[in-house]
Amino acid sequence: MKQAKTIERRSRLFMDDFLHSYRVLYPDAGPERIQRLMDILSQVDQKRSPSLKNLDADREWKADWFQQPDQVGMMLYVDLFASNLQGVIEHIDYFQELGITYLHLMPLLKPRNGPNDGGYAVADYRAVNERLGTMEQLRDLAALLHEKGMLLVIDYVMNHTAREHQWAQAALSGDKHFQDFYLLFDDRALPDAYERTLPEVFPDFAPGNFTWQPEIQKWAWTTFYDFQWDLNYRNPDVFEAMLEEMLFLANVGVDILRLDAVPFLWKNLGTNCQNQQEAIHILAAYRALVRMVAPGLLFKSEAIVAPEDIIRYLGSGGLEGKVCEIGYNATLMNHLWQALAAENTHLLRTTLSRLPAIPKEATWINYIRCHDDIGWGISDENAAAVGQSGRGTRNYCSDFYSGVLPHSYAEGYIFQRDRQTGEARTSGTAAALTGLQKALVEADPQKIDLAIKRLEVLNGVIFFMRGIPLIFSGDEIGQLNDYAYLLDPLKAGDNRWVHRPPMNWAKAARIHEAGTPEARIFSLHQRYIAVRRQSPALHSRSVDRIILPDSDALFVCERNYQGHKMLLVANLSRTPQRMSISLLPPEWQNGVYVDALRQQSMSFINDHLSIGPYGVYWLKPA
Ligand code: OTU
Repeated sequence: MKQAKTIERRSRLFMDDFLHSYRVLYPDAGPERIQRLMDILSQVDQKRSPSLKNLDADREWKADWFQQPDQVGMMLYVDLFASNLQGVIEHIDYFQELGITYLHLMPLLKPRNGPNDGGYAVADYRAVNERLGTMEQLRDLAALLHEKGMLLVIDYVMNHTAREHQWAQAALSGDKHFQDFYLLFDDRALPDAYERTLPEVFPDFAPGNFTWQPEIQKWAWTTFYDFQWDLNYRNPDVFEAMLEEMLFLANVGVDILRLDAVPFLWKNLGTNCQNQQEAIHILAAYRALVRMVAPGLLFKSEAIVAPEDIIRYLGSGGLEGKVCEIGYNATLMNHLWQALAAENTHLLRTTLSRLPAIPKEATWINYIRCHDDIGWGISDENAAAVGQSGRGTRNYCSDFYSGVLPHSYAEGYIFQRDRQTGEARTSGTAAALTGLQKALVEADPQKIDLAIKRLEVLNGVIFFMRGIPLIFSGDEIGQLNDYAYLLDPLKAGDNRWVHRPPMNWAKAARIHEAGTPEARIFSLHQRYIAVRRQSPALHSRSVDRIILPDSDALFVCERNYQGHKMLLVANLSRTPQRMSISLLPPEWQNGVYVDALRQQSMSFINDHLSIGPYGVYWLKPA
């Protein structure tokens, strides 16, 4: 009885939000459709376990539960990390030693056979890849993580299914109902019309956006690999079917769904078919429904697009607090790498200062590397604002990190050069891109030191800024590029595998051997995590301000949460810098601080603070 009331109460609360977005998408949907959606919710409610309902209730009362400074994530491939789900369970102490609370397991649902884009070609949303384990084990893992105060995050690949998914198979056998689940075309007329304004995501290994299906004599829309069929969200049946798959996963105990490739969900002729307002409404409609039945579940949008577009998925511009709670801060990530290459933070500062604030209900995922390439999402306007050309800057970054430029220390690779613009993305591990890989080969202690300092300063920013820091598994011990993928025919064509090495546990064992690069890199991560926990200023609902220092190599930012203040001072260059006290806000001008990272008091000498090569401080008023 009480339960029925709970879902009723929540439905009343979120119905307007739902209808607002749903009606934009499906103006013709009648009341029977809405009723069907409500029936789905009540079935899900009946199956939701008491312990998940308790979590829901806790999280409803404590809306900022995921915005606390102690949240720190790690993302990993189950097979590469520890063979299977059981292996992950056996390594929980490793996560705890580091301080991880948020565990993102890369795609683990049943993929197609053969190449599967690292699991992003899902054949069944209700089964776990049998090489990794079972749905029961995933359920147990979720429960175990909850016991330890940790979160389970998994991917929800919502833009496309594998060609081997049963819906696509039905479509291939001629079933009209399921043909409408996808975007299928009898001839080239519409595909050609769309192609006029469509970019290509994977021009090297999957040119074009459509793939011929001889069985049914039709073209299928395939934005990514040709075996990934885009779903047709204009069909309300697809909206409904994908809701059911999503809520099935919610009931397994997943805390956060990483919504893959959301910019592509809705296509409009004559546009680039990315970031359409309807795509945002799909997420807002789903979110309202999820709020009714599983409010403990959060959405993380994977929209690696231009800065102004990224924030729309967090509900800026009229849908504040109503779309996704978490988004990838690709802007901070790629601009930070740009600043490191240029040893200049002008563009980073300018871009971040120009971005409208995200709603207080939302937060970022801050990361330096993930499993994907780095796309140089630097806008022409922001580059122009610092007197640079957008294309020139983007090309400089891809040339620098692929090691083309003679002065570069990086050992990265060009990923998917755009056939029209000639611009390219970048693959490579954090250790390779910061110069550690080359330095180790040269066995040059000074260069090793500098590379570790680069990792320290990048992380010093990432762990400080508003959001949940996310470590790509292996980066905490400085894993290097892995060339074994070249020998695997399922991977060889896709150089993103160079930065997805299997976890090297022998290397990880060296974290306890003082002085080794592994120990140094691991402990710098550990320290950031430990200090974050103790720093109320780093709560996601802080007020932040980026401060203009007197050196272009410095990045300075103040965070203030309910009067708790902290100041980041980071030197993105190899040259020592000085910062004048007079440029700081008045409260910071008394000249006595504590560096929270080293628990040391600091003072300004002659009204200046000196910051060594790639130095980083987190200052608190003493
Ligand atoms: C995502 O990435 C995943 O992260 C990739 O690993 C997948 O291959 C892909 O989707 C298909 O499922 O273009 O280069 O703005 O950047 O969705 C990676 C979003 C990608 C895109 C992103 C995509």
